[in-house]
Amino acid sequence: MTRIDEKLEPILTTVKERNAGEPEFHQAVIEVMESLGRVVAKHPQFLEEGLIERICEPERQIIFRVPWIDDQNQVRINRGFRVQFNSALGPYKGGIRFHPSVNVGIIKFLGFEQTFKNALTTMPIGGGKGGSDFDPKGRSDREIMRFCQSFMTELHRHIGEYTDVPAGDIGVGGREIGYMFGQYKRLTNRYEAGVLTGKGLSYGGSRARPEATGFGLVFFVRSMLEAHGDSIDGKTAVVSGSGNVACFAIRKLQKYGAKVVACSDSSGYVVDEGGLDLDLVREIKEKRRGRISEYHRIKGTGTYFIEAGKGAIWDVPCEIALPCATQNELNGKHAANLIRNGVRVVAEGANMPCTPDAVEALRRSHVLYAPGKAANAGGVATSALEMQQNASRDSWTFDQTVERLDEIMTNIHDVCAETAEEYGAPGDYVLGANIAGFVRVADAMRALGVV
Ligand code: NDP
Ligand code: 2IT
Repeated sequence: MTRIDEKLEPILTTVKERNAGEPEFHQAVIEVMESLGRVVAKHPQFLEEGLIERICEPERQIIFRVPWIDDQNQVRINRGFRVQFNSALGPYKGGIRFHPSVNVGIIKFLGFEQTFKNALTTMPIGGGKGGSDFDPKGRSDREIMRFCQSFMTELHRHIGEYTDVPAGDIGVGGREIGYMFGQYKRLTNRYEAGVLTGKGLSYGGSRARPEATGFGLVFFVRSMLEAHGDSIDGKTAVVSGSGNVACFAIRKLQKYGAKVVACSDSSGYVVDEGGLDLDLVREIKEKRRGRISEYHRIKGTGTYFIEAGKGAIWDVPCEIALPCATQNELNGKHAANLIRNGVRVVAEGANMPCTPDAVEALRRSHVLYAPGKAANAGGVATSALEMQQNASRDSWTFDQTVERLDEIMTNIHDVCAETAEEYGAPGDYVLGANIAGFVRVADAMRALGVV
């Protein structure tokens, strides 16, 4: 295991004590701390000035009640969260997640990661994250609307284009952003387009924002392979999840000549040996809001479905594996399977999908491994492009936007690779991403004084 520098141990102990019972947050902090030993060895002032301790403490945490009425006229109560983690580089920026597993520790880990990810994009955005333990599964469109309106009725007083700019994440897509933007507009009587990103095209959204995270992830994979004299063309790939990030990663992989043979949802995974039919996946998940097992029922021969708990998608042999569902979905055993089956690249579309022992195994092997804060930054980077278009009351073409995204992802790849090299660990994208992201945020924090 990578060790935490002994000078950083007391900070980690405080983080654990102060945030008891929040294992995902501890995990995210430990992962960054493991990289910072090399930074404090070179630049002890980061430690002396208290910047590392300060960066681990969110600037503000908001927890609120979200009451709403379901279609049976029953009153329901959920809990809403917004963690405004760090605003040294710009307004807090990060998605909103609706999933029953959401709690303050999960939102905090996501906000912490977001701070470094946003710094890597070089765009002027700080880090934040929000969400609710609301479960959208099986809810009618009207229930979703009432929930989003109630959620925004409280959230609106904490956000704004210069304060905090939420977007989507798990369970929050274009439909939910539309309902939340409508309620924000009504409550504030302002058409403040830059307050939310991931908006629809008809009311201030950016072209290519839906595609951005998945496309950006594959641009990052392309850069990693190119840097090692290889390419995506002809490779077999497996992508977990079948939501926003997964679907557009699949599309771009296919465009680059990969064969994507499996994807999943929380009910299990489906394999299509001939290569997945993405239109069918999207029809099932986006239009019918159904289960991925339907793919096998519809397509039949050459496909199969394995229920969750009876196996993992990482059992399927592949050269490119992209976890694009949720945190800790790929563990040490899965990593060992992938390595045994000859995987060449593992890049995180989801936030923290690999457990620490999986990361350790991948980094020890010859696998090219990219952490989420670098590889999935294309979504938030394009959100920043959306803010830019809103501020200038402009709207760019699809190609123009994707071109900018490609440049940003290529740059993130190069900065991570160069930083890893500079700090004596060539090829270690984890170290490169953590150090490059940290130094950007910490430098700005220092300039702003003790605030
Ligand atoms: P979606 O809601 O569109 O899709 C999520 C997918 O992951 C679904 O297939 C879902 O299955 C599956 N999933 C969710 N939770 C679990 C779970 N606990 N166990 C197993 N499967 C699960 O979300 P996104 O595609 O937007 O997000 C996916 C990941 O990417 C998340 O980690 C998110 O934080 C990250 N991300 C998203 C960005 C974005 O722009 N949207 C940007 C950067 C990162 P089911 O349908 O059964 O629920
Ligand atoms: O995890 C993420 O980077 C996102 N969910 C996107 C955040 C954003 O503000 O676009």
